[in-house]
Amino acid sequence: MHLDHPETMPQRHTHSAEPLRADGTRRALRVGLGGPVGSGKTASVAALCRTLREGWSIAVVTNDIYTREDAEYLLREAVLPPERITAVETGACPHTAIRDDISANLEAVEHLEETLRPLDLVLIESGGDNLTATFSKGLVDQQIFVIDVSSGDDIPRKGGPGITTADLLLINKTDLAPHVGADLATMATDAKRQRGDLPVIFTSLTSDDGIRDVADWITAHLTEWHHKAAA
Ligand SMILES: Nc1nc2c(ncn2[C@@H]2O[C@H](COP(=O)(O)OP(=O)(O)OP(=O)(O)O)[C@@H](O)[C@H]2O)c(=O)[nH]1
Ligand SMILES: [Mg+2]
Repeated sequence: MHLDHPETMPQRHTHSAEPLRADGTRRALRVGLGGPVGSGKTASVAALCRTLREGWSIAVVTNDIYTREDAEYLLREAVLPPERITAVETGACPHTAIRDDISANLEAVEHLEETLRPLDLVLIESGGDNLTATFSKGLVDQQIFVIDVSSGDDIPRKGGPGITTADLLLINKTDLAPHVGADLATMATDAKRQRGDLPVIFTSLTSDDGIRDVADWITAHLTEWHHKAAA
């Protein structure tokens, strides 16, 4: 069941939707993190929680095909209190659950919003997929596509909807570039060619505060979200 129908389910239509619900309360900004297997999505979610949790009320939904592995990692690392971390077992190709039948993810987000309200931010991590995976705009307000330098510096050139249209492209594991012969300048040029003015951030999550620029990008969207709700 696809629930992205504003006329029948206005509270569930997030594409260009307002931050306020019908009852006048503000819903959380939903940010999706997608991208290939092992690119650093969970590491990014963990770092974002650690950086943003003091200032904002956050919850996380993870997607895995057959396990709850990513949620268990985040719980073990105690990046947020346990009630703020939920796992969705997709049982199918991860993109299905974030793009085609988003109902399990929507239910997870809505349950978190219901029990932890008011929430400022929900981070939704997709299971690792391929370059075609994107989130439905009925599920997230902003999407981040995470790739990494060790999978080949030609990845930005290969394009695909995640690379060309995501609201933010994150190119992770820059610390590995010298070891795998990846040319970061070429990756930056190719990403610019694919994305025009859409932002690209290079990260190394092994360095202290390596997530800072991404956290600032989310903070800017959260601030705008709050202003819109207050207007
Ligand atoms: N060297 C290096 N390793 C990293 C970096 N970011 C993540 N890793 C490591 O890369 C591996 C995969 O990271 P994850 O965050 O689990 O990747 P993921 O995209 O969530 O993976 P799936 O959910 O399985 O698709 C882990 O061993 C991380 O510690 C980085 O910036 N540099
Ligand atoms: Mg993961």
